[in-house]
Amino acid sequence: MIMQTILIEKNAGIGRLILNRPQRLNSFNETLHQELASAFHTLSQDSEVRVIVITGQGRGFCAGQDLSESSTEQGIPLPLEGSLERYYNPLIQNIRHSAKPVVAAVNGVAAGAGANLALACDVVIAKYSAQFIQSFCNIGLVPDAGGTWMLPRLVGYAKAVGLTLLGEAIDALEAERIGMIWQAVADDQFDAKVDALCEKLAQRPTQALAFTKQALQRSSEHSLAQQLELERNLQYFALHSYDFKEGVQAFKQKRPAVFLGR
Ligand code: T3D
Repeated sequence: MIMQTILIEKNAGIGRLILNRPQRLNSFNETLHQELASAFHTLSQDSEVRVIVITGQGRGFCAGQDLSESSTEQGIPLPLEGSLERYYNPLIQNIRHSAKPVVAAVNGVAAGAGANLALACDVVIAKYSAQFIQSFCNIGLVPDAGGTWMLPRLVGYAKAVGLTLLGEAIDALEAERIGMIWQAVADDQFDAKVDALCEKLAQRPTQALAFTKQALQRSSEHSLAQQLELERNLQYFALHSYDFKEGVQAFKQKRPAVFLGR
C-alpha cells in the first residue's frame, strides 16, 4: 500500500505507523487523516500484528491540525467543522477500542490534537526532549481529540485545568512525573527502548490484554459491583483461551510461556 503521509512497517508482530509530514511537524491535513484511518484499520485487521505503534518522522511527533491549510489567503479561518466527526473522533475511539495494545512513541513535540492522539494510546513512551502542549487555548480553541476526557483521568483536575488553560509545554520527564505518560527515556536510548517495549507487548497474551483494556476503560463509568461482574465475564473468556492453558503449563514446566494471542 503506497501512502503519501504515512509510512507503514510490519515486523515480528509489530505494526508501525510513522506520521510522515516532517516539514509541518506531522500535523494533520486531509490526506494524513484519511491515510492514518486507513492504515490503522489495516493493521487492526491483520492477525499477524499484535501491537500497533504510532510515531513521527523527523523532529516532531505531531503538531495537531495543520493550521496552514485551515485559512483562506485573506487569513479568514475556514470552518474546520466536520473534521472532528469525520476523523479525530473515530480515530480516538478506534485506538481506545482496538483489540491490540497501541503504543505512542513520542519522538518530539506533541501539540494540540497531536498530544491527545498520544494520550489516547495505551502506552506512551517519549524522548526526554519531547514536549506535550495542550496548545488549543493558544489559538482560541477548546481541547479536542479526547483531551478533556483523558487528562483529568490521567493527571487529576488541577493539572488538567492548568495544562489546558495555560497551553504551556511540559517535557517528557514532567509528563511521566505527573502520571500523564508511561515512560520518559533518554533520547539516545529511545529507539532501543521503544523496540524492546513493543517486542514485549507483541509476545504477551493479546486477547487477555484486549480484555484488560476493556475492563480498565469501563471502570470509570461503573460501580464496584458492575466492575466485579465485568471482570468475571471477561475472565470467563480468558480462562477458556489457548494462552491461559499455555501460561499455566509454562509456569508448571518452569519455562517462558509462548503466547499466541488467542
Ligand atoms: O475542527 C477541527 O479540525 C479543529 C481541530 C483542532 C485540532 C488541533 O490540533 S488545534 C491545535 C493546532 N496545533 C497548534 O496550535 C500547534 C501549532 N504549532 C506550534 O505551536 C509550534 O509549531 C510547536 C510548539 C508545535 C513547535 O514549535 P517549534 O518552534 O519547535 O517549531 P516551529 O518552527 O513552530 O514549526 C516548524 C514548522 O512546522 C514551521 O514551518 P516553517 O516555518 O519551517 O515553514 C511551522 O509553521 C510548521 N508547523 C508547526 N505546527 C504546525 C505547522 N504547520 C501547520 N500546522 C501546524 N499545526
